[in-house]
Amino acid sequence: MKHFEANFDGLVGPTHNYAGLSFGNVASYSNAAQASNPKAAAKQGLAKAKALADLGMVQGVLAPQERPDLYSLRRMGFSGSDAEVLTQAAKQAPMLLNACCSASSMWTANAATVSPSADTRNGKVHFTPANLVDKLHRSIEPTTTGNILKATFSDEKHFQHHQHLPEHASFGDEGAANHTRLCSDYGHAGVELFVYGQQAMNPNAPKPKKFPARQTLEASQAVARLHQLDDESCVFMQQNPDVIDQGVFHNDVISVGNQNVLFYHEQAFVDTAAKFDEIRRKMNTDVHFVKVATEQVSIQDAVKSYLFNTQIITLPNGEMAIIAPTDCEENPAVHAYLNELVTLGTPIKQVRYYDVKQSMQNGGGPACLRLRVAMNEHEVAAVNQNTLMNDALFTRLNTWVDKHYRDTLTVADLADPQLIIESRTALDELTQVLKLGSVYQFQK
Ligand code: SUG
Repeated sequence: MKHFEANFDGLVGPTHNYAGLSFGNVASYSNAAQASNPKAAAKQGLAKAKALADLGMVQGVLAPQERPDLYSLRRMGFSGSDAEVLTQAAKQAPMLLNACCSASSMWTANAATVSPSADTRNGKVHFTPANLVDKLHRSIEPTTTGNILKATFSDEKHFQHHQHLPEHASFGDEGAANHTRLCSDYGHAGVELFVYGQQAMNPNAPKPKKFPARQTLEASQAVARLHQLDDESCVFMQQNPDVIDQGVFHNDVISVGNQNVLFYHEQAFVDTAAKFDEIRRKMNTDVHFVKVATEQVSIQDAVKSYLFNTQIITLPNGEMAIIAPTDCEENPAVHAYLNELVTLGTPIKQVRYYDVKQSMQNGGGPACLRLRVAMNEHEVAAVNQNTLMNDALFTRLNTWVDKHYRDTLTVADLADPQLIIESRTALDELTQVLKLGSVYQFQK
């Protein structure tokens, strides 16, 4: 049987904007209040997804969320017609309006944690949407994320969906951004590497001093239990709190894995040597730990260029390629490192650069934009086929973006009631294109 690692990229929603909502995420903070280009953002994402499909990868798309989120604004006490809710919020609490307008669901690495059927006791692919409780604008995503995942992976014979974890800081969960699966082959049982930022229930354990640690050990352990993973197929590692304080707000900003390769910065983890020994023992096969030293690439350059927010993919010919943002090409130290990396004799043989700057300016690189789902051929056949990227879908989605998306959006524009109509019209049409049924509240 054939096995694949599919990537499901988040479509950028029509309200993509820079409101500086993510404390601890350097790019989000430093680009706050700039004008965004939602149309360009969506097209950059589509071009990257299509490029991977053209390389022979299984590539899908996940629908964005409905924004402005008027349901959340009503829960916060704003009332009247939809337009009145928006106007009141803009006047009385603009930060709440901004939180309810973020297009942050585009970063589908944070949509959920996924465990492939080869790892789980009941032989199904398991999904747990991330609760994203650390950030208000993201904490309103998980219910709709669950709906979209169920509409995309609907076949209960193959796919099992869990509710997101309890909405409390003890269970802070950011999904696959802090989860990597190592394996010899996608179809063989692997080791799932859960990286957490802090232990919520152990006040003496190390944690960052300046910026939040968004993922807790307790959340990672709960996801492993839900997904029916054996102890022998899990490793829980702590992220170095000092790098969180330098802007590494998720593990996928400092390390990335694929099959038997773990590409990481030497400062990424706590207790690295012992944990790598545990990985070696549990993997029972050779693992390539590809270490980047601080003198090769500083933490600052890693955060700026997103060297580790790259995708490492296995091409159909078996070679591995790194899918990097053009920001890596523009950073001299990182570019020099990547040029050298492909000559070092590791499984990584090529680097390809894509422009995803609209997303990067909010702290989301190529790896943030995708959710990985390793599947066998029967499982791939059971996915909603209308969500899989091909020439026709690419053309259709570009036309859809041209029709509905704006070229510029400022934070002040978020108060425009016309944006509600534009966004709902676009999403309603999208659910028909992707044949998702009614996944949004306004459709119910
Ligand atoms: O959660 N940015 C996202 C970026 C997520 C990146 N994901 C991964 N590393 N996997 C975040 O911080 C910014 C939104 C704003 O400022 O408007 C934002 O939410």
